[in-house]
Amino acid sequence: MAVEPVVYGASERPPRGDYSRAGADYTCPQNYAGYTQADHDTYRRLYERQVALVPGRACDEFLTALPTLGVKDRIPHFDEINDRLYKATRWEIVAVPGLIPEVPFFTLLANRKFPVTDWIRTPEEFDYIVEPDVFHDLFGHVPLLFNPIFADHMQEYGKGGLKAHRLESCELLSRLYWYTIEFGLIRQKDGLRAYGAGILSSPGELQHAVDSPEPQRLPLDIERVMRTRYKIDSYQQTYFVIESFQELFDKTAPDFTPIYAKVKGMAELEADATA
Ligand code: HBI
Ligand code: FE
Repeated sequence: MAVEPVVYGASERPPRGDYSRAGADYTCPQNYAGYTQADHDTYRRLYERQVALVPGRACDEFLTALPTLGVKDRIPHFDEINDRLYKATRWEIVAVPGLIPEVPFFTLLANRKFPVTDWIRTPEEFDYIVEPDVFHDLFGHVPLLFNPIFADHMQEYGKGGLKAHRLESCELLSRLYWYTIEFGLIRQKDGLRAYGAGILSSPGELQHAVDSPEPQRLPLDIERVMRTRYKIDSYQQTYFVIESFQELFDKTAPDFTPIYAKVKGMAELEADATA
């Protein structure tokens, strides 16, 4: 399969990952034999650092499900996780070589398959990496797929993505994905908590999003989100807060067709806009 650049938003860089391994649906076998001892060590160290930070910062549903990921001292076999995940919510994870184009991405989600990048960052990238690697995808995204409401939401998102593609509105839907699935906050009984994978898998962003007085935190408003550009290479300046996963489910349930039309007629907002 030809190498095709696919990165959140526009990118000047080529994609990272060997796309010649991928099939027509962009999935590939998890190259488990390809991991070195250093790769497993990186995973173990990332897990150790992050598991210490999530209490009091990650939402309850995440903390409940996290142990279900299984082994923490090496990169898990995706099959091992699938044995439990499929029983819990009929979701599966599938290996991919990295970021994939929107249509295959949404098609997998619509079929309750979550694409997980199989390679891991280098030791030099321990603190920061722009694109998703196996640690971000597993630690950040997979625990909430064990939650029935969230699991159903992700499938609906996939179906909505295919529809957005037909309506040439993927960019607007990507903003929603970004500000919820990747960088969403939820208010729970003990305070503000993270449910977005980009927050949950990053030590710096977790503390910035939950503890810092700096960023703007707005109630989730679908039109406001779709108007708001995002930055992929810095901490977010604006987060959107939900009161429950049911709220996220309900607010994203309507047909977005009229909303896309309306938002396209409105001015875009910068990531730090206060209006
Ligand atoms: N591919 N592997 C992978 N992981 C993602 O999270 C991902 C993707 N391709 C497209 C994409 N996300 C974004 O366009 C989302 O807005 C849907
Ligand atoms: Fe992600």
